[in-house]
Amino acid sequence: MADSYETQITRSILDAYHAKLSRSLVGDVLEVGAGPSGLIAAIDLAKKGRTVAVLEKRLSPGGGLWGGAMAMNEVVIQEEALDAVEGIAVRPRPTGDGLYVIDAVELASALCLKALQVGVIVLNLTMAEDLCVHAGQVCGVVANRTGVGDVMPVDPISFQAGAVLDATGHDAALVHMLHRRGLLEGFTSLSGEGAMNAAEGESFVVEKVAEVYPGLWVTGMCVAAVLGGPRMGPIFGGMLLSGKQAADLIDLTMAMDAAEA
Ligand code: 48F
Repeated sequence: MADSYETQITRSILDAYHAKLSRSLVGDVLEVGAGPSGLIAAIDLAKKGRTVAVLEKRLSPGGGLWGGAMAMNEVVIQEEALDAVEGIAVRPRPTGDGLYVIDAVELASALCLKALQVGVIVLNLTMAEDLCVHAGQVCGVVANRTGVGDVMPVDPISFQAGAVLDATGHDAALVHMLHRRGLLEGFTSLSGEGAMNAAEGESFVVEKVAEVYPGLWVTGMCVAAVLGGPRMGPIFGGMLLSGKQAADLIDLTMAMDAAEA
């Protein structure tokens, strides 16, 4: 029987999606969380020639960007972060004192579009539920369809990568997975964020980007949640700079590891 028009539509989706899923199974960097820090890190890593896939549990990538602050959808960044949006199709408007606003929908959309255009694979509705750890090294992520694995007893699939980036924001989801298993030496408890201090919080999430366990990096609000930095409230430049810092450090570490091998 020949494919009906409806079957052709369905087959187009299946073939394209499964080809994309297959390409994402093994790569240089696997990120979990498509908020501002994760998206910028993915864009920069892809621009450096790394293969990158991003798993996002929600329907819409963009994380905390869409709502601005108290659902007022404007995002503030500081002058130092303007370079981070260079080449991203957004229009920052100065408001004085070195601050700029960008329409939140414009920034979230532009980051998503740029990520796809530079070759990042984004899998939304895909929730990380565990990590692969081989010989003391994080080497992948275990994931399930959002609303399936967390609700029904259905087994997940796994993704393999040279480096894994926890960009899950306040949740610090991947770090907590390791911590629950007692694998994070030196972390008797995860500190959680401190009280609000916008300037210090912004610096903290950039300066403290780190590989917290071999193969597992943290960026964005996850840095503050894991290492106890102050919360910074509705200013997003630090998230973008933290993502850039993570991309630089991961790329450098991978290059050094490859040179040693
Ligand atoms: O929360 P989020 O935007 O993290 P971020 O990049 O930026 C933080 C700011 O939005 C804001 C702030 C700035 O002042 O404080 O909060 O650090 O994005 C995190 C993303 O991770 C997804 C979540 O849905 C969100 O889009 N996420 C969280 N847990 C998982 C996950 C998981 N287990 N699997 C997949 N995605």
